[in-house]
Parts: sequence; structure tokens; C-alpha cells
Amino acid sequence: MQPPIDLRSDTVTHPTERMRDAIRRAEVGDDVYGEDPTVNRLQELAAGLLGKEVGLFMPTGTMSNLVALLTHCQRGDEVILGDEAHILHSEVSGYTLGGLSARPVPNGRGFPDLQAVEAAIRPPSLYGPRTGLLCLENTHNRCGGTVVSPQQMAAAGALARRSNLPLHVDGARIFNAALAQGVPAADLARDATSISFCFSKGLSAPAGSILLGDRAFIERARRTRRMVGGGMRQVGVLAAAALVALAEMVDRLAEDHAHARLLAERLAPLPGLELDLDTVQTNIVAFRFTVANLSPEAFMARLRERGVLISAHAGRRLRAVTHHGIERAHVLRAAEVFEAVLGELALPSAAAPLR
Ligand code: TLP
Repeated sequence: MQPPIDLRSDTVTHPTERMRDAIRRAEVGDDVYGEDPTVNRLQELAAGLLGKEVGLFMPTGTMSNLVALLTHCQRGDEVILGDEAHILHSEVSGYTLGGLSARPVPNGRGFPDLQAVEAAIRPPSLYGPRTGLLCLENTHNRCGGTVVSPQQMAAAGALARRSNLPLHVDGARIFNAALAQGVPAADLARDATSISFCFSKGLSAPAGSILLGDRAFIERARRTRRMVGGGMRQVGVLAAAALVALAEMVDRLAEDHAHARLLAERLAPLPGLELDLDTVQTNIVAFRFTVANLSPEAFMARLRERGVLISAHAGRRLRAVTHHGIERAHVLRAAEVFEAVLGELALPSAAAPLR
């Protein structure tokens, strides 16, 4: 039997042979003492790439965001973020561990309306919570991998500075955003007080993420990381794979984008799916399953029976993600399976032709 075509996420990627070699050879030390040379090299390189002073290696993207929120804010603070943010929906409300609350604003297509953000910033008061942080996400996962532009970042940065607020960017897929727009990743990080990105998604490393910011912030973040149990030891073995990811896996993300576009173009005309091609800007294809008498779970099960795995955002909103393990032939095959499964559902537009 053929292995399934796994479009659930780019997190399913496996480390490359070069990563496995680098892991075996990695020079290591105790990173809680700041003595792992491979981690230190990775942190310097990543900080340089994104134009930030210092980096801090993290086990996951979720911990990077959590540490950023807990470090920027104080107990009782409110965090402004888009109502589709990953931090809001998919990180188990970790910010509540620090006594923080979320203030969602309408998300738009991945970048919130800044007037709504401004209106949500609270003036100092004896009664209300203090606004502690503004968060953005680039690329925006639940909006279909849409990108935030350097201009949008500049506008958000200006608002944050004017309002004395730090700005954190969940840049889990920041290199997808940079590549799609033909700009250096540093252009997307310039206006952020802190930014995190992941090695373990499209870049295919087995684990790891990094939080970047200025020296004072990262010194505080190092303590917060320790507090939430993220102080790791000889973790140069993971940093070694992440270094290979940065050297060899960034430019190839363009292939994933082309594959996502091809898949989206094949899926968009199919009855039973609602797909806005304008949202397909990187490696994520988000769409709605609209067949009323079949649950999205049952639809996904039928795809799975024929060897195609996808995932759900929420309700009828589904998602297919391209990555290093997906080639053009997989995309074409997956599109055929979608067509076959939808064809069996006797949808109105697939019914007998009008006489
Ligand atoms: N996203 C995962 C799942 O959690 C949904 C995925 O499959 O896409 N920020 C963004 C924008 C993310 O998409 C993710 C992971 C994270 C943060 C968290 O990263 P990890 O899973 O490393 O904690």
C-alpha cells in the first residue's frame, strides 16, 4: 500500500539526511549555563537574519509565544490579538498561566483593522485591565497562510510605539511570508519588539523554535523560559538540525507555495467546496466544506480511506498544507481523490444535467 499523502500540516515533515548527520556530529554543552556552542551559533545566526539583537532557542512555537507574552506583560494585563490568532485558539490559553487575558479584535484576512486595534487599547484607569501587548501572526495560519506586508507591519509598529505597547509577532512561518513577498525576513521583523519563528514546520527540523528581541528583553525571557520548564541542556543536537534548516530549507519553500497554488486551483471549481484563491499566498490551502448532509469529519474520513489526510480548523473550515514531503504528483493525486469523493456525494451541481 502507498503511504498516505499527508496534507494535515507542515509539522509532519521529517528531518533530512543532512540534519541527521549534523545531529550526530553536533558539539554540545549545557545550554542552561549558556554553554552549548551549537545553540549559541544558531541564536546568533537567527538574530542576524531577522535583524534582532539576540535569540533564545525554544522547544516549541507555543512556548516561544507563551514566554513572549509572560515576559512582556504583568499579571492582570490584556493582550490584543486577532480573533483568529493561533495564540487564541490553539495554545490552550497558556497566557492565563500568567494571569493575562485576551482581547480579540476582528482579524480581517490575517491583519486586523488598526482602527479596531486602537479602539481596543485601554487608557490608564483604576478599573479596567491594562493593555500590555499587541500580537500579530505572519503568515496567518487560520486565515489560510496569508501574509502581512512590511507596510502593514510598519503601520502596526507605529501604532504600538505611539501607544507605548510592545508588539510581538508569532512568525511561526515567517520565511514563507518573506519568500511569498520577495522581501528579506528582517523587513517583516523590523517593527516587532519580539518575534518568534519555527524550525519544525516547513523548514523540516525535528523540533525547535526561536524567540528574538533586544538584549534586555531576551535576558528576561531566559528567566521566563526557565520558569515554564523550557531550560534545556545539551540541546545542540536540535540546534544542529535547525542550522541545516536555515542553510538549506528556506529557499525551497517556494516549491511548497507552487504546490499549494496548484492544489487550490484544482479544488476551487469542485462542487461542495468554497475556496477563495486570493487567500492562497503561501503553503496553506484553507477552504469550507459546504455539503450540508455530510459532516466535515465524515468527508475527511472518506479522503483518508483513499489515502489523503487533511486537517480541520473549526467546524466546516478545513485545511491542506504542502511541505517538503509533498511533490507535484502527490498534489495531482490528492486533487483527483477530492474530485472522486465529492463526485460520489450527488451534489446539486453534479446532478443530472438540465433538460
Ligand atoms: N500550528 C500547528 C497546529 O498547532 C495547528 C499547525 O499544524 O499548523 N504559531 C502558529 C502560527 C502555528 O501555526 C503553530 C503550530 C504554532 C504557533 C505553535 O507551534 P508548535 O506546534 O511548535 O508549538
